[in-house]
Amino acid sequence: MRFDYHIGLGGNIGDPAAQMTAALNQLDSHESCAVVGVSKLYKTPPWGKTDQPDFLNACAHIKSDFMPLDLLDECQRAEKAQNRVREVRWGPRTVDLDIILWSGGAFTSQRLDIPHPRFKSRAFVLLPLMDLDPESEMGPDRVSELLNELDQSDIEVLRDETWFDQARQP
Ligand code: A4P
Ligand code: MG
Repeated sequence: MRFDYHIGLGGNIGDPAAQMTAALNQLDSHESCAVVGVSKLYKTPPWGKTDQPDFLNACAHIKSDFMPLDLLDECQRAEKAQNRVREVRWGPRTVDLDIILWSGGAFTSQRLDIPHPRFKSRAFVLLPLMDLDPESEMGPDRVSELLNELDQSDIEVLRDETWFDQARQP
């Protein structure tokens, strides 16, 4: 398939691991979209709006023929299927799918910016991203160098990279 995408997943209500699994299975069910790798699963303290439950976070490597806006549509469809309701910015959510990087370089439109505008300041994105080794799409900024600048002290590994394989739909 033509493009590599790295997607960030996060959630902090319901059963976030199950909701992430279902969202990834939904993306993977498309003929033109395949989940080829996932990071470890992390428990992370809430960022931005701190009076909410801890998050689970992970990243996934997807190969796809979808152009970025089509993949965004599919991601938003998968969020909706997990009963995602948009109320408060940075507020609690069942599952959030952000497109962090793609192999096509920079992409800018009204609905979508890639690279994701805030990912370089977020350990909850960079730490799982590093498990997937996306250096080729990163340009000169190395994930590990960005991570050195950030506080990771309260982030815990909950599961190793097999968490998705165990629940993957054939
Ligand atoms: N959009 C633009 N660029 C992108 C992109 N690269 N990927 C637009 C996905 N969407 C993108 O997002 C708002 C709009 O951004 C979308 O409609 C899309 O057109 P949203 O998911 O509806 O709202 P949001 O997620 O609340 O806002 P935002 O600003 O994307 O928040 P973030 O950056 O996703 O942060 N703390 C921890 N520990 N872990 C987390 O996962 N997540 C957030 C939300 C806050 N704190 C967190 C976590
Ligand atoms: Mg989002």
